[in-house]
Amino acid sequence: MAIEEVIGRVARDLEHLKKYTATPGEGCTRLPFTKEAKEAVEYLRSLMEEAGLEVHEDAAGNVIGILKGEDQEAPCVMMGSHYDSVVNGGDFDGIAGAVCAIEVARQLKEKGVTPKRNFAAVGFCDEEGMRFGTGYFGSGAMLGDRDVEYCRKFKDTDGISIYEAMKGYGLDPEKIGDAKWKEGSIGHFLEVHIEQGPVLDAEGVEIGLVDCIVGIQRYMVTVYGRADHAGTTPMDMRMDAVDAATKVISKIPDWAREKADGTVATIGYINTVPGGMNIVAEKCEFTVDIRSKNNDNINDITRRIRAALDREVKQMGGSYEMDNKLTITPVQLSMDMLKVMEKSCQEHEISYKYLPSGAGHDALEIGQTIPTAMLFVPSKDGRSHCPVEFSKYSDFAKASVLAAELAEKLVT
Ligand code: HGY
Ligand code: MN
Ligand code: MN
Ligand code: MN
Repeated sequence: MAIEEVIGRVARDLEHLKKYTATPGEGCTRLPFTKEAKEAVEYLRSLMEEAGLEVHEDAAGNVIGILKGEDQEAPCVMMGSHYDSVVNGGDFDGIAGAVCAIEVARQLKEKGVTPKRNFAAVGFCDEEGMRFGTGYFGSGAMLGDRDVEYCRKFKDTDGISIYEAMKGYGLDPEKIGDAKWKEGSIGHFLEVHIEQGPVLDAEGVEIGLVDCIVGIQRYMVTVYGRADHAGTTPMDMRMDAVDAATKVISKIPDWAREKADGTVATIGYINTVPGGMNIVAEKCEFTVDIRSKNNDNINDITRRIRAALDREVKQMGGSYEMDNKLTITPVQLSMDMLKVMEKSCQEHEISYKYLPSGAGHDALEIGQTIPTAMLFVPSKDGRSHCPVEFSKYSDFAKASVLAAELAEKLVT
């Protein structure tokens, strides 16, 4: 197949998928178990069927297309990425990897490859964790790491649990265990994804070979004080939840900076209750997202947050909760798989660079136990998780050619 044809298909598919957003004109908002998610899944399903794959949607909301191999018992080769997005995000994060995986299946068929083992193209559900504060729901369910209790535990800001959202979407959360793949049935996983950072674009490099992905811990911290009149309550008689919380929040970024090794910490969400300008806040909740290639750094910052909360909240006379929403350790990716694609880059004279991923991905979840690799495509100006996120269709086409060459080696 000519590369122009591949570019045309990738462009057609991603242009089509752009419309499945809850915030048209203000970026992509495609949260799990919503109308927009259903529309994207239906379109991915139609692409998979058009490519001649055997398609099903599993108990976790993943959409999976299989190119059948001769030996149904052999571990499969899986490629894909997530179809959900953040709020007001970009049109490429995740979904482009699902489109590229289907494109790889097309290329395997066009090459006349007779796979010995299945090739699976996957659109994963709820990688971002945007709605419930968690993450890697679909890929985690495939590994058997999500159960009914997990679905009941985590709720969105409207108080709707994953369990209820799944039911409203038409899935049976009691059957979440059915999404688990048999031990050893996934032999390799590859994810094509946008870099979401500045390196490739700034250096004019076409492809990123990702050799490791940072670990992540996410928390929702809730500080409890007491509501009082903002005018009549003396400063030394207050139990001001915002005062205590912000004394902790203001320290967290510096604790990450001190590590001076790429460790990052982000307070992405802060909310006060009841939220009146003339009411001393009785509650202040905030999220913390800590990432590092070095897990000890993450644990150290988490420890320091807890110690600071103990000190400041005790001083204020209130209480706090620090709810863990996600803990996942850093992962080293498969050099065997990456070396194959490095050779393909050289043969095609595609410039490339090895680099770590500061973003989490389904590959972070699956790579915990299964040989995994990632290909990055440059992000214009390094921007992502915002409406201006942009990558070139021609770069996705290049990545899908490299991925198809790896897939051809692995499935035969
Ligand atoms: O948060 C992340 O790093 C990814 O985009 N889910
Ligand atoms: Mn993302
Ligand atoms: Mn992503
Ligand atoms: Mn009044």
